[in-house]
Amino acid sequence: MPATEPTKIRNIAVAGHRGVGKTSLVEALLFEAGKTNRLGTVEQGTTVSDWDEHEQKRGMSLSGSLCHLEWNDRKINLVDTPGDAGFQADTYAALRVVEGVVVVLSGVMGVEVNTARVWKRAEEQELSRVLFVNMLDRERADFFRVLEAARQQLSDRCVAIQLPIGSEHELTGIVDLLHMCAYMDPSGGREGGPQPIPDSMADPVREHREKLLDAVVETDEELMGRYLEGEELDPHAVADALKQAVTRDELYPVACGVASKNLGTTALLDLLVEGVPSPAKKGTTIEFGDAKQAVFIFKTIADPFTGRISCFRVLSGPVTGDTTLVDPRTHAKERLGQVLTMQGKDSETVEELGIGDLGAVAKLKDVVTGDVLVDHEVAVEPPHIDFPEPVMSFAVTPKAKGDEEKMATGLRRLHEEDPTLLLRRDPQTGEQLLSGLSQMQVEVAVDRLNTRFHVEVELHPPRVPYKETIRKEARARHRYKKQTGGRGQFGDCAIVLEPLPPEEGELGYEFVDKIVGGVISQGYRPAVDKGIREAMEHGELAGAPVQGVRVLLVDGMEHNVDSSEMAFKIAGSMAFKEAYQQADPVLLEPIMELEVTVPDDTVGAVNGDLNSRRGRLQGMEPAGGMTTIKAEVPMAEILTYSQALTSMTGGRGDYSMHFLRYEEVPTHVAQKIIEQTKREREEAKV
Ligand SMILES: Nc1nc2c(ncn2[C@@H]2O[C@H](COP(=O)(O)OP(=O)(O)OP(=O)(O)O)[C@@H](O)[C@H]2O)c(=O)[nH]1
Ligand SMILES: [Mg+2]
Repeated sequence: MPATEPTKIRNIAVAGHRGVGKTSLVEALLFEAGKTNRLGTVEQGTTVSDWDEHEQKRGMSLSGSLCHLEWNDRKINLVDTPGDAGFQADTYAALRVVEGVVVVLSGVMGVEVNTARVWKRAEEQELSRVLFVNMLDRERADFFRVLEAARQQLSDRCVAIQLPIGSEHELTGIVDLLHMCAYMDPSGGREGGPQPIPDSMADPVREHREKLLDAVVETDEELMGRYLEGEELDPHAVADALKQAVTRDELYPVACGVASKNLGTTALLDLLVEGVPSPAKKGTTIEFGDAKQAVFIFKTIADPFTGRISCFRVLSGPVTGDTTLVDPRTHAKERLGQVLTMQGKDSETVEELGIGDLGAVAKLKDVVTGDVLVDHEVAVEPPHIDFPEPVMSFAVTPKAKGDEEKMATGLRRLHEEDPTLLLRRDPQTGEQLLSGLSQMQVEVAVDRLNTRFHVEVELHPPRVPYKETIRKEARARHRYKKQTGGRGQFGDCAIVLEPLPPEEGELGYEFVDKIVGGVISQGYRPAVDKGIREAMEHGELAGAPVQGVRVLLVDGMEHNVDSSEMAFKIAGSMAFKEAYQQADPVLLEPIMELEVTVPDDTVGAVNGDLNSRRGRLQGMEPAGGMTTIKAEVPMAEILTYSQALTSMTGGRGDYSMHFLRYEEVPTHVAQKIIEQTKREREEAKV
């Protein structure tokens, strides 16, 4: 089979908030197009795109899934993306390889936190967008309310292209305003062909058809002229103008239906073909130099059985099997044995894939998500996918001693699949920290470690990386002297400690040599510095590193036989400890900048809770039913925020945070931490 021409391809990401029916919609589209024989459901774990056992267990998508179908002589590649905040890496990567996005909304909930985020991303990438208002069969679903919310919160260029017939449990079908026909509820079967629009719909259809035509002709002067002269415009001309407008980001058609019953899929498929640009029309911004063959890897599936599968978009081609490409990042040659098309977890070998098409290849060596492979070494800058920063960390430990290496290897593999999942060692606390975008993401990683890499691990709240510093100047002198038979030990130094103001927010350390007249010889002075640095690693208050200190070495003495570097190191360390006690030492804690987005009716509760977490409110921005609260909160108080937020908002809230600066811990809190450290130290001694 020869490669599909770029003009005949549509690359579409299906994205939106958690649980709005994206996977069900992809399932219905595949079914309607005849790719499957029955409509799978998320409940039964029988959908094409949620094929992973963890997805089925949790009833949600955890990673992007690539599928394809044919409709009206066009090949439509669909990437079903996860809606959960924790799994947005795949969503953002998918948005790099498509021309269009179907933004799915719940007919009950309307525009939600992640709808707005995905929309913003799509806007940044200048992707064409179609909205699909789903779940119109549910109680309290209201197409027109959601349409209005989309116009208010996403763009006033959203315009209905379909209308529901009836509502909630009395929903019986939808009207296609472009082709002026209706589709009746197939109740999970294939949709029958187009039907005449029921008379009862005459008024709303007239009103919204006019709005649609107004919106379309406004983008096309020639059409506008004909329209104003009262000419009846044929659907082809309108569709054509619509596609131009959608391509130029001037219009966002709003479709609707019920994914779980397969209602609305014919009209949506028609819209994707007629109203969304092909790769030929929109092209890619990803660089590939003058390469004749080039692919961009947007997803890596680490399957324990088949090995690694890399999903790609063809940038330059066609790309065939039995080809060797090179990865300019590693300079390594990578062999493409067979070129595949994917249908969820199932793959099919094809001869070749043309420019703009999406496909996959198994068993590449050192390729990671984000790489561009080319047929000869050209200097290309791989596209930067701006992945979100991790917002939470857990300390991880293997349950069985000796599994540390296995755990690290497994987590490294999982990181290859999902770059937002990070494992690092906290240099201060020594803990292995697993960071991610949500608690769910981290928990899923733990599940996968178990099922895929056979390591059981435990998660704990991480230790807070406290620091210590001083508030005033102090001086001390220490003489270290030992006489043991033969050669003794002698070191003597006097130092002054003073607070060192932070530089660009960073607390530092400075050692200033103020020795005059060579009372300590040059060779021993760095040893004093070294001793002080060692003492600073564990402050006397809570064992946290000391920072923000300038040390002046002002005086001292040496012995011409007994002095040694070791003796001066010890003297330096002891002098520091003595001076430190008098320098008014204080405990510092990391302060995080937090952004929480919650439904308006929970703002009071969320603010009250932040207050009890020593949070300081910085601002509030309401936007269409949701409010974004900005606050500064000590890290120690927010280690386990996600459960609290879920219970306060019924799972509708969302947050992100990042490190801001260190601040002094209030006395009453510091006292508790200091006592706790003391207890732990004593216990450790016993
Ligand atoms: N009543 C009704 N239920 C639906 C409809 N579409 C999907 N559902 C159900 O809603 C739930 C979530 O559907 P999914 O398809 O998993 O939603 P999703 O957007 O893929 O979810 P994530 O991948 O977790 O973001 C499932 O229980 C579906 O059966 C619909 O149109 N009507
Ligand atoms: Mg899904």
